[in-house]
Amino acid sequence: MNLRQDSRQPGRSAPAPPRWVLDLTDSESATWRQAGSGLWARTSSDDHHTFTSVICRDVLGLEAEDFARRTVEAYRLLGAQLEGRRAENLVRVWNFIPGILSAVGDLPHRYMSFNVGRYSAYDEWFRGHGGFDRELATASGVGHRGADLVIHGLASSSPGVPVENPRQIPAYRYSLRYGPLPPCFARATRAELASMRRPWLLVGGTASVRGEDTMHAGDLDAQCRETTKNLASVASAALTREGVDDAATWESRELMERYRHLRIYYVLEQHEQRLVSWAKEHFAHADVELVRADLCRDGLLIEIEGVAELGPAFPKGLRN
Ligand code: 3EB
Repeated sequence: MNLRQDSRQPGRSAPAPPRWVLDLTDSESATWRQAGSGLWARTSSDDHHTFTSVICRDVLGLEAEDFARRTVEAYRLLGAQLEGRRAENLVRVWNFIPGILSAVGDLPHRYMSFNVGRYSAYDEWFRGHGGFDRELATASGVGHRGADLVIHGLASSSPGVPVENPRQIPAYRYSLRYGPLPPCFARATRAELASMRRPWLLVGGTASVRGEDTMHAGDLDAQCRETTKNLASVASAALTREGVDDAATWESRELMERYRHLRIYYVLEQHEQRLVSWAKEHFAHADVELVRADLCRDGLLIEIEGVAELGPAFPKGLRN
């Protein structure tokens, strides 16, 4: 296993997107451009991929409505960055949300205000063509200790296909428990990425959530097991759609071996070493990154995202 630990002390900036996505385009050499008051974007693209980052500065002091409005603006800007490019189909989003669990106005968590903005922006985006079940990109959503809202998006020249997890309610159909408007993301996106062997399953942030309920609040080991089941389940759902008949009967271990990249966001500093040992035991075949971050629900201790290889045959060399 190739392990990367983001052991910076809790800093004031959002985590970087994972290396595999930065490597797809020359994103770090692109320049930041101002697109409005406190609003910045940086975009790099080639014929096959576009990677865009949007920053909305200093949003921590905003009330719930204003925070939601800024989120809409950030998503509009993200959409505008893709327009007219050859690679304009959004397949993967990362949301780094400041003060994610702080109360704001009548809402117990700023995450809910973010969800109002994100849902409204997608609603506007989809109007008249398609919908949440056909076009929504997968995402991760975690907190950070700075003051800026930071959103990254990856787009591809061919449209992605959303994949849901049968163990979980689609996030965009969650009840009012998670805010006046639900979170808005697909559990995974099947995507063709020109520079990687195709096709791939981009799996968004996956946590110890069944249906829409948080499972095993505060219990790290049980959350690791539940999250692994969800990662295996969404990979199985994708393989079934690919026409791989025996996908459903594969064991979790075989499904997990399809994952090439995994990133584990964890809340508590003191869990780092236990997670390193757990990852070494279970994800020996993958690049694994550990990143400290606050998460979007009280009680959640980890959220794991990844990239899994699809294709009809089991990858050679992995089965003994
Ligand atoms: C959940 O509902 C909680 O808000 O973008 C995973 C992936 C989660 C993405 C987001 C939240 C988000 O499964 C965690």
